Amino acid sequence: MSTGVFYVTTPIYYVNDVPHLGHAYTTVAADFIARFRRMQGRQVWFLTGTDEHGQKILRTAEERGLTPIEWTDSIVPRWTEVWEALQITNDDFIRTTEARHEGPVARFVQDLYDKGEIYLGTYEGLYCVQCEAFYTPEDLVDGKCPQHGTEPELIKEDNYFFRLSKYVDALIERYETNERAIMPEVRRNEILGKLRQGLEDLSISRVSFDWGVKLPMDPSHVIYVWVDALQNYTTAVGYGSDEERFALVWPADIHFVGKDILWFHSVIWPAMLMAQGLPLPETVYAHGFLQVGGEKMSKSKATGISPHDLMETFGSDGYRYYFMREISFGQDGSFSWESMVERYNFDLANDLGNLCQRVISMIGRYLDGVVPQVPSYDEIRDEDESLRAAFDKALEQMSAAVDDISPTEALKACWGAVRRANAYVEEVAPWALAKDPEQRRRLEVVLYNLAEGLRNLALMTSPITPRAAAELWRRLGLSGEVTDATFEMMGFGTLAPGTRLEAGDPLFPRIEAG
Ligand code: ME8
Repeated sequence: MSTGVFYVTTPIYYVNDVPHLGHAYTTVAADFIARFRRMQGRQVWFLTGTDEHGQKILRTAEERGLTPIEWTDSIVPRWTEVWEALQITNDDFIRTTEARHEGPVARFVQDLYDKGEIYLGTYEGLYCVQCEAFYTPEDLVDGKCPQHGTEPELIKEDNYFFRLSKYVDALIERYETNERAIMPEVRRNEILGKLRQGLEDLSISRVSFDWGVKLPMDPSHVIYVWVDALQNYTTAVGYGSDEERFALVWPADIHFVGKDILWFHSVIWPAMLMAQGLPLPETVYAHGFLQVGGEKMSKSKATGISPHDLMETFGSDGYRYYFMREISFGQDGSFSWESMVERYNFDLANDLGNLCQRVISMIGRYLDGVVPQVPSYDEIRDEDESLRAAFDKALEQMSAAVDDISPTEALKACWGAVRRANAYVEEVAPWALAKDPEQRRRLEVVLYNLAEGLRNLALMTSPITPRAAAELWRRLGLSGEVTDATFEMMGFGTLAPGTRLEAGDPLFPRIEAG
């Protein structure tokens, strides 16, 4: 991991339509990691955005009788608004139609041409507009695009080519020797397998339409949309406009992508960077597909579901938690309403929500809602010690899981602490202590520990369920925002005696099935 700015990205999504659960899946994962790193005290830069050039967007606009920019201007707010609703904390949002992107992209390609990395040739072959990708006949399944099941178009054009084939050995070497360069491992092996079959040069311009960045050396061509889009990761942090900033932020620590676009990110993109002598991203992480009925969820197959539809019932927290916890990150997974209700009710409404409700209401009932004196060293018993240790351990495990880019494991570790705190309540039975005046101080000690447990949980859960964490923080009478806090504030003994807690409605109201 680099030590400077932690730079994390999502793909920039095609704006031929509104976002569906698949897009939100990648963005939530990136947001979880970004928030977690911020809580670790890291300086983070989190980028997302939209991919607006190319034939696919052009056709979408034409179908609606609009110019491409009219169309993209009208649809981009639908994307930003979903990210807001999902509590996504991106620091920047790049659109490939912005001047800060288009200028540097044109210069980058011109520069490669000047260096002899790009030459003019003729392309004859197959192209899938949905993927915006070239295919060989061997790539196809029954003559159709393996991603979309549609027939690719035959094109024959004079195109400029990038000398991609030159980089095959350097790429193989990188992926053989660097386990973190592509994650998870199964994807690294897939890419290595394909690279060992060799690489052909890549057509990087198109002449049959003009919706894109024009090639400076030959403005009758527009730059191939992927060569344009991939550069968002560098142009957004100052490449070609603010070199100081670029040097500070680049390279990216993690490019999050779905496995459908790993080839572009792990072969074409690094080769382009190598050709320019620029550092390569630390990790490209390719996760699996969200599926509906055993197939990849997608707009083109009309299986795309809007995140808003689920947030109405589960809220943004329930939404974020479910996808990160239920589908083992890295693998394909199916989504179902039933499993979502179940996960929400068990983990959020019962385990976490009830714990918060119970602890705050017991402090209300037994201690007039006020945090008691901090327990002294000799007031701490074994069970208290093991509660504290469980939080230390959970944070340690969460951090290790985040280093492994495994949100699912991080959440399992976090809920280990939630369960330990619930078990502690049962063990120490504050309601029994409350009946015995001689146990008054013991009652205070256990409720202090539980209040501290909640404070720790607010910190630990804020990367995944930020709304509830913020509300819990407020109910615990803590100042500032939990998102401005760091894990340095974990531990037991800092909650100030005399702080007044506030009771409230359940943080996660139960959802009735059906
Ligand atoms: O490919 N399950 O954009 P795109 C999980 N513009 N993730 C899914 C998914 C699913 N069913 N469907 C989509 C593009 N995704 C290019 C990217 S980057 C320089 C250019 C997510 O709108 C996943 O991250 O087709 C996938 O890689 C991405 O959306 C594709 O988004």
